[in-house]
Amino acid sequence: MKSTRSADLVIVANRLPVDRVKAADGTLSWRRSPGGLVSALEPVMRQNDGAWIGWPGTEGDGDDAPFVEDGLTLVPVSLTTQEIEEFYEGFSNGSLWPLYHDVVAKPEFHREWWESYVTVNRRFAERAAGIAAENATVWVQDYQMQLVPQMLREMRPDLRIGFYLHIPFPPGELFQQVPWRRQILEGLLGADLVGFQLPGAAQNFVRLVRQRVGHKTHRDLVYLPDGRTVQAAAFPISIDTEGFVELARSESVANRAAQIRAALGDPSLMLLGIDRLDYTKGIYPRLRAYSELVTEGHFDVRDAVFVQVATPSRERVEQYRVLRDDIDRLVGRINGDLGRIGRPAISYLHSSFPRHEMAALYRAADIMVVTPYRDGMNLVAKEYVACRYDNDGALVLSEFAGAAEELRQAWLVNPYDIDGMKAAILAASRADQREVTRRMKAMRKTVMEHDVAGWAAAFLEALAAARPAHDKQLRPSRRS
Ligand code: GDG
Repeated sequence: MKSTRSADLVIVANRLPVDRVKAADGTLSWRRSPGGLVSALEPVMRQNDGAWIGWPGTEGDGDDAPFVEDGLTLVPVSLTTQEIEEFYEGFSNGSLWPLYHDVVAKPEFHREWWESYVTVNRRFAERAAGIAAENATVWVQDYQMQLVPQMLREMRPDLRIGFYLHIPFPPGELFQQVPWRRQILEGLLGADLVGFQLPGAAQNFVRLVRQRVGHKTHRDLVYLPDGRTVQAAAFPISIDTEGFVELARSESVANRAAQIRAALGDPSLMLLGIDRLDYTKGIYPRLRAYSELVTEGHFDVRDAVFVQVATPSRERVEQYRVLRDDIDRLVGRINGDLGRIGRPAISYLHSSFPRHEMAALYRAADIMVVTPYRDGMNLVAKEYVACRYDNDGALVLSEFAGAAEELRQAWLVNPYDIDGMKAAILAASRADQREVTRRMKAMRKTVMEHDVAGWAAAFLEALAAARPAHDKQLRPSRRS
């Protein structure tokens, strides 16, 4: 168990990498929720007396004592029912999320949501201040925690603080809508290094700081009146590539992929979409584009099927309920109009699956269709590429996903352009094997060379370099 002020590396994220689960008899236990972030950070956390601070995902029972799970020190921060509504569903997912994604949905701003955001951010900052060792490194994650860097710096000026935003950072014209825009910018400026997915986001941030806060800037640096400098830079995130390749190569995944094709009636073409059910992901226009291709006779439901997995997400937020109804209705109409007995045009699954099943779906699909209106990166696209170790399979990818900057050989589309999407899906389905292989090979090279461990190492190295005045360096942990 971690004593106070003893962790040399502290991760602050909205969620812990475990879920608190309650058994029927009321006993509480923890279930690991594996994700790319935790697998990337695990080795460096183990080597540096790391601690992870986060919300366990359910209403608090007041017991926020740190505990060790599978060798990792985890520090739960409970949220009340009201905070879940106001901080999490409200300001984080009802204000910031739509605003940072090009206002794809209308952001709502409520003063009590903001107040809750401030309160919760302060609670996280206090926990970090309490557990971080002298001169330790604290790495704050994502849009729910943007005030933590400044709050933490005030409490603990000795710390080296990094911040990483997983979602896009909008241009000034949109960011300006936030009634508390200055507080957010100042919150982020508490960090020594602010990381983004893409260089454009870092530039948006620096420009806003210059215009809105009035600090001097030069290229990717912000000069603060107290003499500190803050660096803003891009660190495109990736996946546990080797983990996915290994999984995809396993016999059980190959068998499961074959079973999936058989269960679909052995179609000659299987298209696949996998997304959290989120209005930013462009599920609606994608399914419309496909249904028009079927209507126009380019695909026949006896021979082709679109499998759409929509993982339940943020179900208590109104906009997500509306989206679910919209998609349900669209799929019902398409299948009602175009399906045959035992042959729906769209095989729609509103559920989440284990990683093994995801890998089998990636292995089974001929064309992966990823069409967000806006996406920080989109890991699904990279996971698909990683699983295609045979260099087969086509990727149709939105220009507005961060991943499009790296996966240039995908069939790139504008999700607002239904005809353009139809043309791309058709082109991908008609491409000859050599073309498909050439594109996939090039994309695989990118994903193999840039994995999530490399991403974490690059960020932490830049953070270490950002403040040479600090003497305590983390022990690096690049996986071989
Ligand atoms: C945010 C940014 C950025 C999905 N369904 C299941 C499942 N997943 C996994 C996928 C993938 C992850 O969830 C989703 O990541 P994405 O990147 O696609 O999208 P967001 O959730 O919106 O993530 C995004 C990311 O942060 C990282 O910085 O790329 O832009 O929006 O890994 O595989 N996993 C399992 N079952 C499911 O049903 N096991």
